[in-house]
Amino acid sequence: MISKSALADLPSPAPRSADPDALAAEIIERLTYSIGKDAKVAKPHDWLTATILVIRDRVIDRWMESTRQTYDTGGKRVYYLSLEFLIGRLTRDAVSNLGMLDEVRAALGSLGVDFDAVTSLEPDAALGNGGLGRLAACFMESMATVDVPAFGYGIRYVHGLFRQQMSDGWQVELPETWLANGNAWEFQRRESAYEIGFGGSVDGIGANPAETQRCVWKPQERMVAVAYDTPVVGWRAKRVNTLRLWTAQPIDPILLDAFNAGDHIGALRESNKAEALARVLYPADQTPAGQELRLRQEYFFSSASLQDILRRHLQEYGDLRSLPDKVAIQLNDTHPAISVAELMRLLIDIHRFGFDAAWEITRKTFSYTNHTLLPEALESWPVPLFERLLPRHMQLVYAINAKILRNARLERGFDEDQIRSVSLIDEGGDRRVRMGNLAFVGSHSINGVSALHTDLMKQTVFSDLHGLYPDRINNKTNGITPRRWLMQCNPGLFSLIRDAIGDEFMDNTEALSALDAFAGDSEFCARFAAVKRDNKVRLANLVARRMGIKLDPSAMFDIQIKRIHEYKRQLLNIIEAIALYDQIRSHPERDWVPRVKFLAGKAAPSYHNAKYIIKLANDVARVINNDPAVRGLLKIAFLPNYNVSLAEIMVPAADLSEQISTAGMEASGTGNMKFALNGALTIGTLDGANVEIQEHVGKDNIIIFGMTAEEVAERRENGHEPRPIIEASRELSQALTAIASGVFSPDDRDRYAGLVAGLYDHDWFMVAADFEAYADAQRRVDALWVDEEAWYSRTILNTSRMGWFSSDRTIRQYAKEIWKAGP
Ligand code: 26V
Repeated sequence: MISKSALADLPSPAPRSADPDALAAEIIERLTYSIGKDAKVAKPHDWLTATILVIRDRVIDRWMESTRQTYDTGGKRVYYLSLEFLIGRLTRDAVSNLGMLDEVRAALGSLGVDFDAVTSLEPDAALGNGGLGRLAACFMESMATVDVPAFGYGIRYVHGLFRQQMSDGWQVELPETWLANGNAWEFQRRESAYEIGFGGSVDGIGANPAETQRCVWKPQERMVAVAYDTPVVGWRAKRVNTLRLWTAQPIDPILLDAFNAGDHIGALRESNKAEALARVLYPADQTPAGQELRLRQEYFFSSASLQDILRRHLQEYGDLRSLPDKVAIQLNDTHPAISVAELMRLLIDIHRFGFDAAWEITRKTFSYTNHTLLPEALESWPVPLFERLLPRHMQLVYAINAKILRNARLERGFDEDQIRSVSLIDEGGDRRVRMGNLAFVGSHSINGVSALHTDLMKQTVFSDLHGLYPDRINNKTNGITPRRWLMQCNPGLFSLIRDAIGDEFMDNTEALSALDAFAGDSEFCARFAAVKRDNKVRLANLVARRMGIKLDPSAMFDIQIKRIHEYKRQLLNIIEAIALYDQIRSHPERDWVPRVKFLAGKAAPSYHNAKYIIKLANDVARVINNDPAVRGLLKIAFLPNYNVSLAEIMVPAADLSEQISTAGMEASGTGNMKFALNGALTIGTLDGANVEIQEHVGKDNIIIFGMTAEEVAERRENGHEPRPIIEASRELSQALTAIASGVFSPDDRDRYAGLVAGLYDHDWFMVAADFEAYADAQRRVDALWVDEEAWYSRTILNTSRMGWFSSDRTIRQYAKEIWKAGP
């Protein structure tokens, strides 16, 4: 150890230079001395690692300064707890936010290495399923950008979301191994390690009544959570925050007694058990896996994060009573909701707070974001499982519940139905702990992610809890980071905008509105169109290379990319493509607008219908793409292995963005924002954030169709009968008959019998009910496309008016209205 006085005299490292020559020299030095490779034999991955190490040094300077600054000013810290961070690649983002793109490119160039080729070797960090995880990644970048001191906490999964391969049109899942070549961005923090327990028994302690609430939990199983830190650079490197991901390790790496007794396999069992916990990300979004390992993951990362937060707070302030003044913890959905009970446990059992004082601190510290209303996605755990794994937390959940229900009955006069609905325990059928209700009562703020979703939250899942706590629910409409989703993914559009309106939009996305003035400028429209065309050529080349399908970049690029889910209605899109195919063949004399329909997305491995939808897309693509009667007017491409990096290529290339979920079911959507920002028109329902996108871009610049959320609810209530609707539409019934009779699956004619029967039988997602409206809307899109200049003028107005959807705006709202943190 070094004495405090000596510390003051320690030399500081020389600040790192951003000069290309200095960068090049350092890259060579790292290659030689950190990686141990001669430049002459270095592999592309070695260059990537050396480059990251050199960039990382530049980040570290800012990182330490940010940490020091928060410490010195005693500012409030935000902790974003999320089981998912869907980051994608980090290197280009970091270099760009440091403002060093040109320098690093030049440095590598002088060494004969291509920056784009090297950075594209970086694997995507795919530690998330979809929207919720990507939002967490955008928020991390925006928190650093708007100068909110923040930590993201999650799990360092060894295997992120599976790699999707197509085998004869079927999805096949392969393990994803993003750490195979190491990860030069992260720092292991062996000193930040915490013990995590499971199971065992609970003893009450304290003879005097005031202390009866304190208990000692003796877990039967124990492991250690070890931290890995990744720096997150904000725009212009104003601040660098930390993403801290936990990995699980055994307390004793090897049980020596067992080993010495000759049980070599048994000696390793504990170690395997611990390491299994952080091994894989659950790949089923919107459907609870309901498995013990998932609950273990949730508790493991919640407990590690809270222990870390409390340790840091005590170290700085010495007293946990001030926790809510210095700490805001955001629960990203219910996945970390067990944190409510864990903080209570730590405060009561370890730090000797009384129940009521602990509850006050807990509620003031937590806030919770809900990301879905789908009933099957609302997490709940069977009481017996919960009790076995977390016996002390079970007691605390009962105690919290008693307090809440007492208040609801006595002070608010709730009747038994209302009591049943606000209870933390679902007593209908097998008893279950409701994580949404736990997160709600343990938080001072509960937010939805779009205006519509927040309204529906109040009316549906949380209506009685909203009645009990009417001030808690609020809205924070999602956003996207304009750095990754405009500046980096669309450099052509970025420079075009910069030439036209200057630099202000780079720091204030809403300044994009200056582009409004250019919507009527035909020369600008032509330049905008040229940028779009370049992006389409790039995508067409990728499709040709990867799939051998030849595409015409002058066709309309119509894109639907997102998780495959019935409520997102990829099926509606495919059925409409079949109807169009039929029309093109029946009316060859008409002037059809050439279109390419792109689809991409992963299905949860156990989601039967979603997997059939993928297969159907591929079957239909094969038939249509190879039918000479179509004369290339319609093509379909299902791109395998959709991920963040693929989105970065597809989004800038879209003319038309498909956002066609059943109204009331998509909480917000964020892909919708990415497309509109990059100059695509949206065809969409009045769902999620589409409603607000329409308000911003204007009714003339978006194509809205279909039932509203209210109409969907009403129709379901009155018993929706799809059959007469299908029979009344010649186009729809022909398309469904074609699918059901095996036109697209001659090798297995009954393959889609089930999928089609679902539409005739219940049509829960209103595919049949919305079909006519959708097909009409598509023909309106065709009509708009024909007037090229008017089309581009509309797309320019989309880009111009999407600035509000920056995640910087969202984060500022969270900071001001929920966290009371930041500048
Ligand atoms: C639930 C579960 C259940 C247990 C198994 C693993 C798992 C993983 C994820 C989820 C919830 C997913 C909820 C979600 O991703 N919601 C999406 O959130 C986006 C950001 O707010 C929003 O834009 C999308 O509309 C919404 O579907």
